[in-house]
Amino acid sequence: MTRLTEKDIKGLTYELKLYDADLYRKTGMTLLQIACTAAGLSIDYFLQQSASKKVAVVPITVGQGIIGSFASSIQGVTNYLGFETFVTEETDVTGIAKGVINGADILFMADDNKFIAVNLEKKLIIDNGKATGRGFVAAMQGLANGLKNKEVLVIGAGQVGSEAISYLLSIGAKVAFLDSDPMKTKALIEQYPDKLSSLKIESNLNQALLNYKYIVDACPLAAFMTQDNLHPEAKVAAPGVPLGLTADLYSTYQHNVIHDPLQIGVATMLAMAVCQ
Ligand code: 2YG
Repeated sequence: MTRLTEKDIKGLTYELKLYDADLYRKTGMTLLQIACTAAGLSIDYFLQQSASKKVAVVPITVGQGIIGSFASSIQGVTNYLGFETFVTEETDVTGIAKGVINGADILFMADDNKFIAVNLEKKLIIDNGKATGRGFVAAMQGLANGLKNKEVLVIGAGQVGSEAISYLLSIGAKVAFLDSDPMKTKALIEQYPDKLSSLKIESNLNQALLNYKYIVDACPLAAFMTQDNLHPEAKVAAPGVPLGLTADLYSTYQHNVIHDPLQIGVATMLAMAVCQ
């Protein structure tokens, strides 16, 4: 997962209403509906939890350190979804302690390797990569009017891609995937011995892009999808940064693209953290 910069998330909180309206136009689902669908949660239960559960976001200074607006963007999303949220003034261990002492039920925090939500009461750790994979597939179901028996190409079999594949298989989609690391490809095939009829390995990225209408871009390559190599009716789920589409393609094609640096992943982490 590529490291965010403040530039990627500046203004995110203030644009959430606009972002949600755009998401609804594209997918017929709100951010709340996408998160609850991905987490297998009823909206009623989620809303009931939002009335009683508190969220703390703890800035973490280890490694490359704090990303400007990162903690406040997470707070923006969890607040937007109805959960009282505070960002601890302190960082790291002191911040975690203060979050718990000030009554947080759920903690969000990230170092350079892991971005997690912790449900203290249920001893649950929700990973951003898994939540992002599920959340973007749930959104793509809306964009594609359902994915059952449809062929979906997943590019990248890392944390996000492998969870996207798992969720796609569970909703009855046919999955083709490719990854530059043959070990990841082998591991995935071995993970689903009973799903081999719904799993296909692609080896040539450009060829694959032309052949699939539904694409989940879960790889760290930038701007590899262009006007020339994309299926004419392609619908793309592109979590995080860098964006796999070229900037000019994205500007003309964004009505068929679900892309954000943080929102769907954080919303789904929250829903998975409060799980039923
Ligand atoms: O607390 C802070 O401000 C920093 N320690 C946060 C560092 C986060 C590093 N991780 C990333 O930038 C991405 N892996 C986050 C995931 C983006 C969602 N697609």
